[in-house]
Amino acid sequence: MDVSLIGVPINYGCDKDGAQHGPEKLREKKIVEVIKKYNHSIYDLGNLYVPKVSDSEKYAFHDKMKYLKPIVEVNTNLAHQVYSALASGNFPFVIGGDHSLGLGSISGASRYYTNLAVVWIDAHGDINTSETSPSGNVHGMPLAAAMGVGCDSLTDVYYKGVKVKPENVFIVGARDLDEGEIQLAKEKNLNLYTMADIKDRGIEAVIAEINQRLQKNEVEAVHVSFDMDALDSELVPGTGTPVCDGMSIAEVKLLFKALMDTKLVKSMDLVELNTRLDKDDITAEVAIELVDWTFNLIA
Ligand SMILES: [Mn+2]
Repeated sequence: MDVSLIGVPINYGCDKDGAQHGPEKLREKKIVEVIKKYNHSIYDLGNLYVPKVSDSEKYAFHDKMKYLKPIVEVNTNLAHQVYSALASGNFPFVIGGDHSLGLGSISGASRYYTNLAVVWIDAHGDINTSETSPSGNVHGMPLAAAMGVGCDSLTDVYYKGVKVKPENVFIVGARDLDEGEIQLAKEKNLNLYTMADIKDRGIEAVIAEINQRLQKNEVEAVHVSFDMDALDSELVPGTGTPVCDGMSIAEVKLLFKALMDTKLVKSMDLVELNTRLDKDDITAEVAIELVDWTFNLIA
């Protein structure tokens, strides 16, 4: 596989210092060499440009969404990078940075693939809008925007229109959903697998159902968007919004294996590694362990 590594050093979506250093930390931890071990060709395209905006300007572009303008700019450029990578036959691997970048990744992948599915592995739903978000942090909104829900400046990133149909959206590992998110998930009938579902039914049963639905929906490609906070907070001190009672490393590995086995995964994000909050690089090393696992599975 030819892999395009795309760094997105953004923290405007989480409004927390440290998330912007994820790409440099992962490179320091030898992410390129780890991927190369499995005979992939890897092209490190470097980091996207993130414009400087001061703290005092966070609400200058929208009164309910922080740093909207630079977030839209970065995501538009990311979308085109992802699209270009796919068009040249590469696997775009996007490393963050906060989860607002998921919108750019999905937008790029969905321009290339007509019937795209998204597996969003996260403690949170990230399906807020400016109206439902308690914080105004855009990293809680990208998946809603990708479904065409929210304000135009986000839903129209890269091109106008819905990027992923709700029936093709799979949220796995959620355990901290806001009221508006619960409502939207019901309204759109999203494939939502909370931690309670995973504990009750087992990750294997959840995986089987996801596989069935991907087949039934005749999905052409899957974009996997993995937030480090999907893992239990005890395992990942270095993430901005940790939540207890999360996934184990073994559960994430099983899920990744099942997804890679479908041969449908064509692009992926790894986000919300916060180097400022991390302790002794524990979280960075977990991230590298999962990268190692994933690229060993990809043919
Ligand atoms: Mn997230």
